[in-house]
Amino acid sequence: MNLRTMLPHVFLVLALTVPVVACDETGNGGAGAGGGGQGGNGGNGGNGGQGGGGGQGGQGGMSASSSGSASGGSGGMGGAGGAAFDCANLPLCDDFEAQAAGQAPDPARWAVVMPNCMGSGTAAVDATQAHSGKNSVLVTGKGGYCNHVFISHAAAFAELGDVVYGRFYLRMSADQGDGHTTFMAMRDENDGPKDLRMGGQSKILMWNRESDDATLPSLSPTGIGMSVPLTADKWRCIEFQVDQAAGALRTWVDGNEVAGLVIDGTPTPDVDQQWITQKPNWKPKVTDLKLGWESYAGQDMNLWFDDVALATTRIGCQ
Ligand SMILES: [Ca+2]
Repeated sequence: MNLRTMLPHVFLVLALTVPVVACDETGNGGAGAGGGGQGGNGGNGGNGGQGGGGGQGGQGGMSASSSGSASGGSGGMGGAGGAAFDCANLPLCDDFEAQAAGQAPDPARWAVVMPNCMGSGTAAVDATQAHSGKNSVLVTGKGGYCNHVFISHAAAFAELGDVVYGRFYLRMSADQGDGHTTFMAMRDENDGPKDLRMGGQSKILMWNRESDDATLPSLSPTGIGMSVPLTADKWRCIEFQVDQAAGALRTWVDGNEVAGLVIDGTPTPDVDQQWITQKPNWKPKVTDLKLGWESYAGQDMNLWFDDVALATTRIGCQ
């Protein structure tokens, strides 16, 4: 057995023998086993060593044992790292349990903002829906640009490096519509500054660059088919990676990477070709995270956000 074929077995053993210690924001350690489900991408296991990563690594090791692939073997490395998911020590991690329903979210972390103009949108802690605990943040979003509202956080970005990982849970009162909407925006100091935005159009999850309205994916039938729809009344785990030095993006929904929501530097028709060709030197420098609702074509939406985190490594869906 040479090194390449032996490594996955070693890592499989590690993954199976190292206790998987993971917890969610509520301190429920029993949730850790669920983290293993994230491991489809074994390559992320190494990063995950600091948080819930043991489970991810284990998946990578198993993949390697069946396929013998080098990528699976590297995933196994995460198994050796399995440490607890440590919400308190992340640059940002908020479950919105500290405030009462009707209050603004923690003012030490969040500002409620309506950039440029102000309308009828509102944002406050809410106890009618929660992913964790009792509370989330409810954004009562209205159609029309100036009815936008966001909760905005900036401090964590001083602790983050070139590679920024984000994770939040989102529940919406209706399916995504055809019109263009935004529910997450990050100020890009290197692009205007204008916002790097995540939302929807053509009934799918989509990224959008405010400065030139480039979309990811391209809104061709093939591109639309490579993203996913966010539908009503269901908590979804949204994760993203912004690699600022590389000018790259990745996106996961409920732990699964979305093929149409990847910018990797190589223009791919229907995916990131428009994004890259319109601005070949795009290298974002994001300095805030805004969660809320901005609806350019008129769709109203109630959105609940919970368990929002920013980190230097992948956070996962604990
Ligand atoms: Ca909560």
